[in-house]
Amino acid sequence: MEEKSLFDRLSKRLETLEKLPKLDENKSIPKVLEEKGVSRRDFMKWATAITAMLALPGNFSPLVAKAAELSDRLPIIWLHMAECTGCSESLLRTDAPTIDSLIFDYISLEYHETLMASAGWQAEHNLEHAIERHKGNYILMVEGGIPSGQNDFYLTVGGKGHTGEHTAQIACESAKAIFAIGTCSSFGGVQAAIPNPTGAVALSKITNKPVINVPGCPPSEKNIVGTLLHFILYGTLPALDAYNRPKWAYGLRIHDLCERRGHFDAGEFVEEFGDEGAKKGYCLYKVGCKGPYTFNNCGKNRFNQHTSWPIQAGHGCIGCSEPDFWDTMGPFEEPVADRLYNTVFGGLGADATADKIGVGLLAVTGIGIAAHAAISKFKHPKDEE
Ligand code: FSX
Ligand code: SF4
Ligand code: F3S
Repeated sequence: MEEKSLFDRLSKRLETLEKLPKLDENKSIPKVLEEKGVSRRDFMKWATAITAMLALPGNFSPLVAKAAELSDRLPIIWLHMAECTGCSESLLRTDAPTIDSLIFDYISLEYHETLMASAGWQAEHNLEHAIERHKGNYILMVEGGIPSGQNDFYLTVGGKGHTGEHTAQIACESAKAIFAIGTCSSFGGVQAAIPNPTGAVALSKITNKPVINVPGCPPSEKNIVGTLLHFILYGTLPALDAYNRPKWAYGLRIHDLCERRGHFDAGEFVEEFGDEGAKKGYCLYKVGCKGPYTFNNCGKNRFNQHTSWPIQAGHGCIGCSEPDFWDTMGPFEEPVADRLYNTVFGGLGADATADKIGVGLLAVTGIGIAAHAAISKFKHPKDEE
């Protein structure tokens, strides 16, 4: 779409949103930020960074700022299924809250099992009430895999029949948009690992409605908030890859954005943890890095207020944003050798394109790698933009 007409379209959408009632008449996001000591300048700097992350032109940053300010116009219901709550924790439990977490803390109050004060029947009632009150208008965010079918009793809330699967299905039915937050909700995650005793499945398996997957164990706060802001701005689904992940976040591999990539290309590898190569920041492929097979933007966004990320900390990527990574990416500290993954490029064994320089050197060192160079050219029929 032409830049000008996209700008006009997004502006119109924000004007419409602005007319909707606020979550809390006495509060607003600018007020919340001000109370927490976030200056307008810092907020605009943040909006500029988010604009770049969403692959929008720089002059769209006032629109992104506006979208953040209007994020309390869309009610959010956040459900917990089978998981560790790491996704919520990664977003909300920082000692010095980021702008992302402040916005999220403020808007997610409609229903969030970790944050709300109520428990038991009161909580159940709150959920029913929130669904009823915002029918067709709320954003549903679900964290965790769903024990399903014959095994749905592994996740029951409030007695027989009140299974997590049932609750998630009901919540999906009346949602305006559905986001699966984290690898568990996106693909089943750790509880779906072989032998998957609880029959856990991805959220997308228990609803016919489209689900946007935001995987990562946990995903970065930026990818969670970015997905929300994208929806506020556009009101439509983002361009998605074959695993329904937003392409702005999961369009490139860890390997493509990695600060150690120069060492991979030069054939400089850590041979074992703690060796000279490790001290020099060499490539972690030989000690198990799965960056060449993993689609995510961790190298750009990092974690803990942009402090660090796995590879910067000296451990390889374990592939946490890929389907079935618990089963397919292990052992985590060994290279994959000649095994092939089911990637966005198609079925097992379909990934024939190799990174020319790196693969040549790896062949010399006796390690096989089936990685993909033409990643940014990847297209899928599910793309909507
Ligand atoms: Fe899963 Fe999120 Fe991993 Fe944990 O809930 S993606 S186990 S970080 O917390 O779902
Ligand atoms: Fe970075 Fe891992 Fe690729 Fe090495 S193999 S360049 S550490 S992503
Ligand atoms: Fe996960 Fe790899 Fe990023 S392990 S956090 S996708 S670097």
